Amino acid sequence: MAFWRSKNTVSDDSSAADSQNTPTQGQAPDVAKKSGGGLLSKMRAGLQKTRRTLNTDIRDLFKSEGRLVDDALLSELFAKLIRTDMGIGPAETIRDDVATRLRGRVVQFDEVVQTITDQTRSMLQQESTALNLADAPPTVILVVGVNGSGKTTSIGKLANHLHQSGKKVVLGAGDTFRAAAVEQLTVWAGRIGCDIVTGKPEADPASVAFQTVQQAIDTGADIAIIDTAGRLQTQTNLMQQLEKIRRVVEKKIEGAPHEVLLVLDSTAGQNAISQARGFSEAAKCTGIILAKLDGSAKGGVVLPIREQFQLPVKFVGLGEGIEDIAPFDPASFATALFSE
Ligand SMILES: Nc1nc2c(ncn2[C@@H]2O[C@H](COP(=O)(O)OP(=O)(O)OP(=O)(O)O)[C@@H](O)[C@H]2O)c(=O)[nH]1
Ligand SMILES: [Mg+2]
Repeated sequence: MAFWRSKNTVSDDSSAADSQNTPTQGQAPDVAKKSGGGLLSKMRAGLQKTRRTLNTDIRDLFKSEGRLVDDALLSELFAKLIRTDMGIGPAETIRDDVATRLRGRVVQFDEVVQTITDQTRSMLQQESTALNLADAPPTVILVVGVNGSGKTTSIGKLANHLHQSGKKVVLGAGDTFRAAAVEQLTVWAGRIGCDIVTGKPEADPASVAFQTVQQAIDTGADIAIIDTAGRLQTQTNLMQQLEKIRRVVEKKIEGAPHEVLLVLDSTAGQNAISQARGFSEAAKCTGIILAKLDGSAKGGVVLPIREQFQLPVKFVGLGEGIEDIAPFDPASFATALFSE
């Protein structure tokens, strides 16, 4: 995966989707490709539950000799698509596309799945999955979301991902409410071998954020990633706390935070969408990490997220292991969602 853009952005190169195992000679370390399976196979493993449900469901609609694409098939197909939590709008779009292309023909399962995959890929297209990087390091990334959505784990995996790409990362344990939260992030820092800034228990998260940015500057780090406590978008005081963190960081570095990543739990399905709605405005989010796709048969939820929000999905969480994160790539995602 050509993970780094030349100018101020971090990107995956989706064209490299499943061919990222061969480090390229002469590349800077930060574009060297990691070993350990391609993006597509990672996505496929992570999306197994959704894919199995969908494929079994859709396959059940077809006999071995194929089936006529008529109103009956189209409405059965619609019902199956809805089960992945993709929502009515996207399911209608996919169904209508199948109707336009295939109505009146007797088709095999594979042909329908190919049509659905193509349509899904085009619905998932977004301008860029790249991380916004600062003009001059350090880049500051703030990670927010509701309780238990996967923030700290995603930070650990993302930090490792960046570290593996040759970037110097500093973590900030901005969830000072629970000692366990600090310990959890400290364990990740130890595994990765990166610096971490922690405050005293119940310290002001904004002061931890400040110190994290300071440490990043002092040590010449490329990226500071700041964890925050889980909160609901309706908890005004806690949302103001995020605002304070933002102000403190911005004072230190103009233009920071460069990313405010909202972590959504994909097992929450449609609930994840209402969280995205509340958070995206209140916390001025710039991108989404869609976590726990591996534990979910609701991977289709990414479609309404793309449909309803301007926010790009930047990464997907595909498990609890250190490598279980991948830059979001519409083509690999659509293929992993539908194709066996
Ligand atoms: N299967 C799976 N589990 C995940 C993933 N990401 C996080 N988890 C698990 O989800 C649970 C919550 O993750 P955390 O990272 O602690 O979530 P958090 O948002 O930091 O939680 P709070 O700090 O309590 O708000 C943990 O058991 C994680 O191991 C993922 O991509 N896949
Ligand atoms: Mg946490």
